[in-house]
Amino acid sequence: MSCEKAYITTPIYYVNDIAHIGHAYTTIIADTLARYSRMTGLDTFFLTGTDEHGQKIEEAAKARGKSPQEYADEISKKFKDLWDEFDISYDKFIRTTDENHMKGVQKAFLTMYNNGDIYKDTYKGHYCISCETFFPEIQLVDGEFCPECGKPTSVVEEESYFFKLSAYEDKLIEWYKDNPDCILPRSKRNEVIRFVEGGLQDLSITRTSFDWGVKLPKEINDPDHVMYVWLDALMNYVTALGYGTDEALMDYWPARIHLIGKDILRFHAIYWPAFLMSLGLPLPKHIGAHGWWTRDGEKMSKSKGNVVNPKEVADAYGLDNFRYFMLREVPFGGDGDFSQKALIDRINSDLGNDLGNLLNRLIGMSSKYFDGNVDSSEVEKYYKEELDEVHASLDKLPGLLHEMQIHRYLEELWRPLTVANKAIDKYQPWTLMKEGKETEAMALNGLIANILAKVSVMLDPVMPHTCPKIANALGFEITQESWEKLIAQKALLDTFTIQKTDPLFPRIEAPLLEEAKPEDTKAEQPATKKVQAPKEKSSAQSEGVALIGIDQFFQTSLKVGTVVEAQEVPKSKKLLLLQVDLGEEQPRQIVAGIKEWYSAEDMLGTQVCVVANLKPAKLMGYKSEGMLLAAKDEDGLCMIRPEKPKKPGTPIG
Ligand code: ME8
Repeated sequence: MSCEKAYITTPIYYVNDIAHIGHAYTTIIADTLARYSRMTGLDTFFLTGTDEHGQKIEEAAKARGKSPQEYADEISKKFKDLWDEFDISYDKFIRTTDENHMKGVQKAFLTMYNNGDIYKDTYKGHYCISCETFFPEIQLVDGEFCPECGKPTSVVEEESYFFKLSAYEDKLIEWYKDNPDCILPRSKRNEVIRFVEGGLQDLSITRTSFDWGVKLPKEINDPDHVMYVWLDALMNYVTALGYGTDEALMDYWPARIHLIGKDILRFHAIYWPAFLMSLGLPLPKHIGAHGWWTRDGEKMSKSKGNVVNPKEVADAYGLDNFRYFMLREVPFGGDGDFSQKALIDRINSDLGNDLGNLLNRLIGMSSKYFDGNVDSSEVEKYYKEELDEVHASLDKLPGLLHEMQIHRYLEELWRPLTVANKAIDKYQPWTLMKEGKETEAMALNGLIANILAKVSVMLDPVMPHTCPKIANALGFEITQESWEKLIAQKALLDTFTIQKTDPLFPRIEAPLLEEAKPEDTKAEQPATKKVQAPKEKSSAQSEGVALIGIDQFFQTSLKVGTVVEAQEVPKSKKLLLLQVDLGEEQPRQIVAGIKEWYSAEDMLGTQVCVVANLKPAKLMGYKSEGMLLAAKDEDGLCMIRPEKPKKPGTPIG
């Protein structure tokens, strides 16, 4: 019996450098989609790999005194090892130096040549080695620099074979228009349409000035030429399935989705479909282009020493937490900023408070009242409304994933957790027990358990190492069958006895990685390094709290302030806009997420404790120049204030 197929790909990464957070991001999105696809019963093939030819790699190898092959072997292995360590569920890791890949590329070249789409001419123009891209003079910055990466371009004049890209203009536009979802997010499709409507030039697809690339097919008999690295690289998506050699896997084609960063959209949304049209192959169903990661608001670069090393972040904060953060933090297609603070907030708040605590509450309640037994049989009778609300949210998830709105998928997936937490507060199992309403209390536990079970199934593709632990506590396993039962059929858990688990998301009180100093960043040093913890394990450590030195503590400037103006932020449920006197020339504007607990009136004239040396941030369009100290538990939030009035600006410490 044949079942629906889903072929999911990442870009193949250049082997000129080691993997950083951007590479990890694309790969983790693809992995999430592949895991989801398998869980929902699709016959899934997930491809990743490395892009190893071209002038950039040749030069990088030379600079290290290695042969290109030796160098490619070394870096390709680093990528593969990292993905293995990250438990990336790829089905194949392709390398463009694989023999079968190169044969497939030659077959493609010959096919395009034989059908008249390739001709020989001379190329004269500018080439950016870093981007492996030709640019016409008018696109250059100051007549010399690459419009993409800003590096100097070199002038190239050489004999070259050209692909008749211009002949595909109309067909490409027709494809974009007939398939509104072919490029996601849709806004990106409009950019591509505008670009193509502006006119396409034929594409130079061979080079003669270096030789680290795939040779032309022997039938063409032109040994001085090697193929343009992008033609070689794009073909990986079909050679991985055996195109041109053993075509056994070609029935996975066309790809369900090519995941890429926005930097390489043009190659995937224009060149690639044109090549496929020329080869008579179907076009991919979707190309998903995500945005760009920066760090603490700045572009990452080796010279700044601020490149985020994904392995270090995952080691310090937990792989699944890192995966959740990346997918939840940024709307797909938008740019994202990595900061330890944002990551810690997500872990403590979304994962710790909303999810981890809920499981703990359930374990606590069911152990206390029912010896750990949970029975779902009366859930529908007492809590149908809540259950319907939960199912309504879960029903939205496949559509959101289909549109690549992964952050909204996670946002929607958190609604059932809110339903659960609210239900506990509203129905109060302890009161139910006091009133002798045991069946209702048991049904309430059943509701919470089922919510946690359903959420853990749908969260599993994002957090595949944590969700099985939640499922284990709830007496089931996450499989295609449990997805079918709990999600597709909306059924409930069988009766089970809850298993206690260690806290899944220990609270993180302070950054676990230290920022690297610029002098540390010579050579290939990572930009972050672990905070040195004392050798002996202290109680703080065993609770997952990093220890810091007193000097690190004093890097935070804490001051007493007086709120001199307070108002609500329009359209925001959470934010107040405060002007806080810190004894400086002007009051500081601080946007505080405290409106659920304090009104503007409550705050006016009161004293607060302020973190005074935070980088300014923008919240709902308002600049915020500090942060208030507050404490929050299940009962809500309260401000931390000086015991007696103190002059504005008085340091705390
Ligand atoms: O372009 N933020 O390889 P590459 C987000 N070999 N994503 C980022 C990123 C950042 N700061 N930096 C890199 C190539 N990426 C070609 C691809 S495919 C046929 C050939 C991610 O090693 C993003 O997915 O330069 C981007 O598209 C990819 O890494 C580029 O990797």
